[in-house]
Amino acid sequence: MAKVTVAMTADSNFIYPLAISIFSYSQQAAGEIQFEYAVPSDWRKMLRQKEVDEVEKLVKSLNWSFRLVECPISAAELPRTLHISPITFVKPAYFDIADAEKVLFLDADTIAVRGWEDMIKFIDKNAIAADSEENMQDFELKWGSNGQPRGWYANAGMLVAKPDLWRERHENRWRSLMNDYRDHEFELLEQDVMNAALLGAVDPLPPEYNFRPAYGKKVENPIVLHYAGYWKPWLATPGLIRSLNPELRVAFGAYARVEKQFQAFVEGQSLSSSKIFWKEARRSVRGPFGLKAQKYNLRGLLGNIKRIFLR
Ligand SMILES: [Mn+2]
Repeated sequence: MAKVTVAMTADSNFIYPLAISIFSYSQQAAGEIQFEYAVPSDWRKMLRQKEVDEVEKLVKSLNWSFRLVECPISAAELPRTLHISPITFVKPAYFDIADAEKVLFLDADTIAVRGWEDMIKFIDKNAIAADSEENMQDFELKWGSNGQPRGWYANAGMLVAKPDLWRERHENRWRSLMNDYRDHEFELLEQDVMNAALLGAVDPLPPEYNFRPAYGKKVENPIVLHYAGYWKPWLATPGLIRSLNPELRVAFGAYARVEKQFQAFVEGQSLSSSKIFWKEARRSVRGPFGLKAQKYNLRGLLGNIKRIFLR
């Protein structure tokens, strides 16, 4: 198989889950991977040089190539929401400049549990391939054309893209939508903007490549677990885990196993100088009292309550 280009992004808050995610993908990959760390032009506002260096070291120690890609978008101008980092807006900006014929863009709140590289074959006539999202009728009604069948809204967590087609068909539109983000009442960051630009012109990606255990379609034998939604396994507290639905509890267990393997890898020869860095990165999210997790989960709860009342 030809070299596969994989782009991901993360700010300081997401460095630890990014590492876990990269590590999981490396454990389930057989071929050559070109890894691209996609960041805004002014990334130093949300990410430290040291953190980028450590991700580069990790990627290279997994025998992948590494490139930092500064994308034409400014972090300082991005709209903020309650719980998601605005750094994810680099996704469409990355497609504006990516030079490979086909690329993958993977969320950092995902892990691979089986071989995933053949995901690239699902791009066909459109600029983007993605799994569809259920229960987005309001958005689809507002943006879709008359008579367009429902179910075209895509989840942006696991994407295959043809950057040249993207540039040709969607670049101008997503930029203008982005400029009026608040006026359009978008909520889900780049995912809403990209859907309003694509309007359903998306090739289907089998749901196995983007199983979201917190909600949505059931998948028998998933390839990628996507911790979409408020509950993130790296911020889990024991109390929270007890309250999870069965699918999520299984998925959180899978995450904990990857974390263990990652820890063992960091303890090993190739990454011994980074041991302390990754230990600290873990502590900053797991924390001795899980304070950060408690605060995060409280915010998530408030967000959910707000959502229910806004319906
Ligand atoms: Mn996600």
